[in-house]
Amino acid sequence: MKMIVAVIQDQDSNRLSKALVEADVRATKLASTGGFLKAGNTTFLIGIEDERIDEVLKLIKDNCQSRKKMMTPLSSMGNADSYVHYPVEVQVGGATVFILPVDRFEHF
Ligand code: 2BA
Repeated sequence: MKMIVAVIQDQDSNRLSKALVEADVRATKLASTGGFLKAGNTTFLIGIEDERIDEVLKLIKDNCQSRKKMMTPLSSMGNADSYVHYPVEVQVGGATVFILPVDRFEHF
């Protein structure tokens, strides 16, 4: 068994949840925040048998899309009164996925 940890965009969260339920894949959704954009995203924890990993990865891939987001980092031009905002475009991935070994699984 493996634990799939997938960080996805909030906009894709309901679609992915629905696809996982339809495929009879159990998952837990956590509200999370991206360290860079400091915007909300969603983290799925999916405990799954090894032989179903590719199926779950395909569901994630098919239901999560990459998008461009604008962010405005604060830059100082020399002194404290002259902060300027430079909007920059950031490509946020469809999903960032980690696959971890599970030593033991119990369900009571
Ligand atoms: P954020 O940290 O908010 O990052 C959003 C997007 O900003 C990233 O998209 C990437 O395109 C860009 N970005 C992140 N850090 C950057 C940096 N230091 N310099 C320039 N651009 C940067 P993704 O790579 O698709 O990541 C989407 C979200 O997945 C991230 O949101 C974060 O919550 C999570 N994530 C990505 N890589 C991770 C990792 N190695 N460990 C844990 N979480 C990760």
